Amino acid sequence: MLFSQWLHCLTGRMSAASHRRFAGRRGSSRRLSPATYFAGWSVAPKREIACGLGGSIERFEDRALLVTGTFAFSVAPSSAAESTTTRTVNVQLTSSAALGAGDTMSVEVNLGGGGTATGGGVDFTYANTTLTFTSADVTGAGTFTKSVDVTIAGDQRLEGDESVNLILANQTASNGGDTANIGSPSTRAVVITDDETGVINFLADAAAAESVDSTQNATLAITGIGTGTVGLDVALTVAATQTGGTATSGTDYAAYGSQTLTFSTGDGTTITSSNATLDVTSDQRLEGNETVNLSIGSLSSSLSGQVTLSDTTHTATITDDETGVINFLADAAAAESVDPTQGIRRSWR
Ligand SMILES: [Ca+2]
Ligand SMILES: [Ca+2]
Ligand SMILES: [Ca+2]
Ligand SMILES: [Ca+2]
Repeated sequence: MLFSQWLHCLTGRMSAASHRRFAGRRGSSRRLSPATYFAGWSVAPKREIACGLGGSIERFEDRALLVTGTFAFSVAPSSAAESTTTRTVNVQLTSSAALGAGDTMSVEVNLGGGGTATGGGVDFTYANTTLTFTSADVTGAGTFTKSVDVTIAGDQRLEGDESVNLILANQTASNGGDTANIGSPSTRAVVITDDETGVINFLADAAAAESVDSTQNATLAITGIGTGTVGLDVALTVAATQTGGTATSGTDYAAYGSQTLTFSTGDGTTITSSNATLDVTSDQRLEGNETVNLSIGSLSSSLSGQVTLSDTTHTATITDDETGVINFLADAAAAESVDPTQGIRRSWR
C-alpha cells in the first residue's frame, strides 16, 4: 500500500462522514487537497479502497458525484374492483447515480385527505408506510420501483365508487451529500370500483278508496357479489310524474305534478322510497273508479351507472265510494186525463 493511500485511509477513518461529503462535492468541481486525495479516485465514479492499520480493515467508498433522487408515483391506473383483495401502488425513485454503499433514500407513503372511502377495514385498510431504497436497490442511474398495498374490503353496500388518496412525504437521504426530492405525481388516488347494482321498480299497481290518500312509491332491489350486510349507503332519488289517466287532476286528486321519490340510506336488499303521495279528493259524486297514471325517471345520483329503472309506468286507481240505488217512485195514481210522472207510461191513449 502506498503511503499516500494509507494516509488517505487514516484521514478517512478519522472523519468518514467528512470525507464522503468532500468526495461528493468533487462532482461540482471542488477537489480535495493532495494530502487527502490520490489521483486514481477521480477516474472511477464508484470504487472501494481497502486499507489496514493495526490489523483492522475499513472500506471507504469513492463517490465522484452527488446522488440526486426523485420520488414519484408511477402513472399506471390505480382503480380496482371492490372484489379485489389488494391494490398495489408503485413508487419510483429516479436516481442520478448509484447510491453509495450503505446509503439509503426513503420516502413516506401516507394517507392523504379528500378520499371518499372509509378506512379501518370498512372500505379499505392501509397503514402509512416508509419505503427505503438501499444501495443494493439503486445500483446506478435510472428508475427503481417499490410498492405499497392498499387492502380493499369487499362488501354488499351499494355505495358508488370511492377513492383512497395516497401522498408522498418526508423524503430523506441518509448521506448528507445526497439529495432526495419529491417529484410528480406526488399524489395517487386509488379508486375502489363498487360492484353492487340496483333495480328500481314501481310498486304494484295500487287501488285506494276515494277517501284515502295513497302512497305511490317504488322499490330499489340491491344485488351484489360481496359478503356482509346488504344495504344502501348513498341516498338517491327518482322523479315520479303524472302522465295521464281518467281521473281529473285538481278535481279527483290534488295536482300530482312531479314528485321526488327518495331512497334513504339503510340496510336491506330492498329499499322502499318515500315522499310520493297521491292526495285523493273525497267527493260525493257517483262517478265510477278512475285512474292516475304515473311514470318514473330522472335518476339523480352518483350511482346512476349502477342503478337501472324498470317497470317505469304505474297506474293508481281511485275507487269511487259513492253508491246508488235505483227505485221506482212510490206507486202513484193519476186521473185518466193526466199522464203520470212516475215513469209509468201509458200504454194506451
Ligand atoms: Ca365499500
Ligand atoms: Ca360496495
Ligand atoms: Ca271523484
Ligand atoms: Ca266519488
